[in-house]
Amino acid sequence: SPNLPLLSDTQIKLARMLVQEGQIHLFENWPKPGVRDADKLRFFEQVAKLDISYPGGLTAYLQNARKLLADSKAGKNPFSGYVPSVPDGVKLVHGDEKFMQYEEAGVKEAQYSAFVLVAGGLGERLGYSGIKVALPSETTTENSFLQLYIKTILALQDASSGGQNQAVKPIPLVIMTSDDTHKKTDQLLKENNNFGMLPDQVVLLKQEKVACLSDNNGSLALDPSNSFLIQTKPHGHGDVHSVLYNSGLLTRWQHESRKWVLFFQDTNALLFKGVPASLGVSVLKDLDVNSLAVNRKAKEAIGGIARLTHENGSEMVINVEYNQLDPLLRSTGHPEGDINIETGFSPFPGNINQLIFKLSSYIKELAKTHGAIVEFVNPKYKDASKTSFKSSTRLECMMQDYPRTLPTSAKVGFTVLETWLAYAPVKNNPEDAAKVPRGNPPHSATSGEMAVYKANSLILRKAGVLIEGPKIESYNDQEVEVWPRIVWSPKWGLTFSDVKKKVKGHCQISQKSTLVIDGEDVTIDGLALDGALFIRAVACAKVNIQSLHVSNDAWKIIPVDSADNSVPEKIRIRGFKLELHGQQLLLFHQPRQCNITNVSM
Ligand code: UGB
Repeated sequence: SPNLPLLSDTQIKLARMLVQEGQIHLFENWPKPGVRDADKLRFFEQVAKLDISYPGGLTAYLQNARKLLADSKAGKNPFSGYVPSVPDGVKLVHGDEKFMQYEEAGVKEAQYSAFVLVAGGLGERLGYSGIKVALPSETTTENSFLQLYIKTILALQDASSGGQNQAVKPIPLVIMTSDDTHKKTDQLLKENNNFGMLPDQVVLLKQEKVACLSDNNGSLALDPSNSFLIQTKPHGHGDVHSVLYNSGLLTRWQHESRKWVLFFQDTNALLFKGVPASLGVSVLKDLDVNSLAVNRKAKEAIGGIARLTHENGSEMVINVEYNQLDPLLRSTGHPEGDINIETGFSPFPGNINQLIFKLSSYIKELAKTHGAIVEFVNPKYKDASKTSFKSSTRLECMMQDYPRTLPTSAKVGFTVLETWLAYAPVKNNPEDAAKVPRGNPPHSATSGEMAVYKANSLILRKAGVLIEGPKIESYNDQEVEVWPRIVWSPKWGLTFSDVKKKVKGHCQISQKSTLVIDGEDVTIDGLALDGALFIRAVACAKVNIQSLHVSNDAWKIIPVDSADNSVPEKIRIRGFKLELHGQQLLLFHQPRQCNITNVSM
């Protein structure tokens, strides 16, 4: 084009590639040379970045896009040729003997693991303006999701290597960010000294966005706010595999004798409660891939894990997204689609996108694929002719699709955990959450926080504590069970056997109560709690509480209006705030033995 500025050889190659790929429209409105040359060069910088960050480059991206757009227009089911059936997995019941055996095996093995948090999503559905990992996981302690995750990994690290006094190899944490979340995640970590992790123990790896497409021919879309740039959008959490492959970390981990990589998502405060046992399942069953799952209501907006059998006899156990499972069932002899069975749940377990991969087979597979994952496209068409889009689209990929390219010899399994124990994501804004049909979980900040209290209450109940049942309340138009506000630090109660060892005697807690235990070696042998009690002990303090009676006016839950802008956003999205009316603080600042016996407060 006569309107191109002076270009380097690489830029000329990129320009040729774009023209050959039918993208000449990108240059159509370029002014003559000498005008806006800096913008034109920036355009080529962007094209070079898009080219390098996609396996196979932009040409491969456009070829894949054209094929997927044609399939989408033709209404082709990505699983056509496959028949779904209910797969076998390991079902765990919290607290029973099997659960505790798996937990023990998982804790031992945790020192050979690495954790990967995918946190590149902006959370448009939640409508929160900050990064989601900075949100409080609950408002009794206000510990953020990221803080909770890191503290739990550190607790696992200590427990796995036999206690904090032993030299341990730090368990690495990778956080995949995006342009939308990178700076704020980095800042959150810096402001909080990595929440206790060593400087090089936590690594941020940024995923790049991909080019948007404006039509079925795969024409690249220009950015509506800058006609010298291609519009880009996130490619999905599936990028985590290529990002890890390109980072070189996987081979480093292998040299460090690591065996497992655990992937997890940004806003599920319960997620680590099932991790030790599920890692134990991976170890004892020697699984290449283990997906964590929960019981799922039919049509609930989480993917279903299914066994898919192809006409040619091949099989795979894979997540089928909720919008694909129902049509797939209907087209394969199940006219009612995805329905609840006598258990009250869909027979297809719900994928919670916590994945445990065996590192050795993961490395082998990525050597072949370089981390590329089967993609999909989801254009919003203007009308039934499917010839034009309402807005630009792009290819997307999901991290749980990794097993789709694995050889049939791979051991792919899953572990079903009880929902109350393992799954309470914070994804939906108050308006959308209020519309979720009664009986289905609203997956909001309101339900996410209440689920923490419920899980901790039920775990203590199983350990023998008498816990008064919940009250049903409504906040932000969502009905929730309100259990006593019980929270403990990961070091106190990492596993069920930890909790059982630390709570003895006759203990009872009323519904209005708050109990926070923040300290590793705190034993409670007899407690009557009707109010708020905070126990905080420094590391190495050994606190033994016997026959303690605490009664006060506690913290009260006060409804707030989600539309009231005078209330901080992180509170508004819950629809309630906690208000202090009475509390008892037991603070142990010295690293020594302290006994509290027969006291009423
Ligand atoms: N994420 C990224 O890191 N990068 C991206 O480009 C996009 C997201 P969503 P989704 O467990 O409830 C998934 O949007 O995709 C991160 C499963 O596909 O919250 O709707 C993002 O920051 C689905 O099968 O979830 O659904 C977040 O941490 C079901 O299991 C994570 O990816 C569902 O999660 C998930 O992103 C669920």
